[in-house]
Amino acid sequence: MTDRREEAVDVLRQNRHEGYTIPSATLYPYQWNWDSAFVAVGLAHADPAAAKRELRTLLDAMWPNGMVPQIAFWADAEGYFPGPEEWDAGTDEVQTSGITQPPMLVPAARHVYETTGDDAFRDELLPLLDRHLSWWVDERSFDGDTVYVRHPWATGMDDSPAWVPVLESFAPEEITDDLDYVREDRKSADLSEQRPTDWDYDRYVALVRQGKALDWDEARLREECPFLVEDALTNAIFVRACDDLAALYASAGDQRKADEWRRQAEHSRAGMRERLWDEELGTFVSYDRVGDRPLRVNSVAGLIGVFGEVPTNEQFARLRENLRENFLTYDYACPSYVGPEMDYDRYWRGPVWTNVNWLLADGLRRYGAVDLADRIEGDSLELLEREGFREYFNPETGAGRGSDRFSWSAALYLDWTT
Ligand code: 9WN
Repeated sequence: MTDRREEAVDVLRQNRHEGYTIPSATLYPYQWNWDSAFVAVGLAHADPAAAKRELRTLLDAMWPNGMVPQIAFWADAEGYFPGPEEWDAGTDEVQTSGITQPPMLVPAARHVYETTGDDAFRDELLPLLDRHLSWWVDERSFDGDTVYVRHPWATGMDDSPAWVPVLESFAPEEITDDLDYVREDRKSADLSEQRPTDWDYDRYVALVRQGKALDWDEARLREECPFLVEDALTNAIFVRACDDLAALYASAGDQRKADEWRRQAEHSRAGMRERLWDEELGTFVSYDRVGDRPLRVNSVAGLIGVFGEVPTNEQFARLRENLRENFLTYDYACPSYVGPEMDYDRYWRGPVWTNVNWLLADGLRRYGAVDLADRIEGDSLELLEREGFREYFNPETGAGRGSDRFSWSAALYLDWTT
């Protein structure tokens, strides 16, 4: 094993708690939803038993209605805001946040199943994954095709410039009378230039306090929450998740269920092509259901449509042009956003993220764009080898940013180098 691979295994071992892996010991001391999915992808090779356990623990945090929370607070920890009391949500089993994250756990479950060939694991997970994806369709879709989220944190790309017009459309005081809070994320190191601004945080916190005041009641939030967004990234992963669930059912011999989820994938794909495609930008964009408008920015979120095989061939030709002309002109692929608000060092406003690169490279291979996928993977490996398992990277200098010894960076390095 190379030194970097050994180090990756060590990062994951150190970040592992009882049955799950925290994203980072300095910034994120609990279990996070899509982080655990990426961790399971990497662990599938290095420690298959831990990979299966990671996903089981995440599914143990599922709400009775089928929502899988963004955060599960399995054990007390210091240093994260907002913690369990702030959210005041969860189940008899565990306190959680009141929002979800992209359903990456389904593609991860398929990956773990196909790596291990463990039929019992597949059969155990199938009904749980089905319940979760059904929740998206039943509770989080206005039209039965595309799905929506109700907090920027639920998209995984918290301070994407795409959310600015929605966050500008309300004053935090309109939805909560308590805006007192202290950020924890800038205490451990000086990350003020690399984390979301206070303006963003005021709105994140106000949305949490509104949700808590409404007891996380979906029906009431659908009426009152000012942030109801059909996110391009969540929808791409959702479409892929439907396909992957169908494949898992097919391998278990349940053709009826396999057909049902394939039809859902097709239906959601068609909805994305029709409503979220932006020909001028050459990408998918998110849609603000409250303001009834597309959120037209050139974020990598839209390019990840390829992960769900969403673009038609014509749309793909345009998307590839956009990728080449606007994203691959930086020294390191692939910046998370390009446009007037681009900031090379700040979080989801420009830096390169390894999970994004993993999703994009996987999707590009599905379209036969091997050269582009190789470029993105090659840059990712160069960054991880040179800078270590950082959370994100400056697309021009390649300098590591955010936390160090970050779990999904280590996990995806293991997957790429297997
Ligand atoms: C809020 C854990 C998470 C990732 C997100 C990333 C960041 C949290 C935060 O860290 O968000 O969920 O407090 O900044 O944006 O994608 O899942 O790694």
